Amino acid sequence: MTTERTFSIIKPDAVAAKQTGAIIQMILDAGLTVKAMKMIRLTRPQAEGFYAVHKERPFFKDLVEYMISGPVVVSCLEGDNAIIRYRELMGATDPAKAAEGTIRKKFGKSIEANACHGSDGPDTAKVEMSYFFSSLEIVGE
Ligand code: RTP
Ligand code: MG
Repeated sequence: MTTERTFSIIKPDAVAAKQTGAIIQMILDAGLTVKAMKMIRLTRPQAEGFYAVHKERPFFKDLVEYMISGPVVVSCLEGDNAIIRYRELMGATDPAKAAEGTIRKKFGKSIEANACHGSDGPDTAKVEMSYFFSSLEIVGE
């Protein structure tokens, strides 16, 4: 087993719907540890930069509008195989296709407003954590 870290966003729809606490509880109940957490409102350049990988996709403009529509809660999570375990806990991108017991099944409103983000691999996890947190803000660094 490998202890690793991943980056999470509780997205604007979930924060607005007062689901932040329930989602954090699901993360903790899954055995992941929170190493850093803060609420922020993304600027347009921050959201465009964060999702730059999708900039040619048809949904990019909408995605950026959605991500800046309200505050989000960003965090660094740690645990054995945290990246894949958090992706499993989130469920499929489209909440309608997400498995029972996942965050997106429970709280996702649409394929866009799908409650949470999680890094998809070790390289993106590193980049995404450093996009929002300095090492001084991460517990135990
Ligand atoms: P994320 O990056 O947010 O963790 O989500 P993901 O890997 O499951 O999905 P990805 O393909 O990376 O898409 C990023 C986010 O863009 C929005 N999206 N909208 N309208 C659409 O067809 C569409 N497809 C994706 C979602 O908010 C998705 O999480
Ligand atoms: Mg993704």
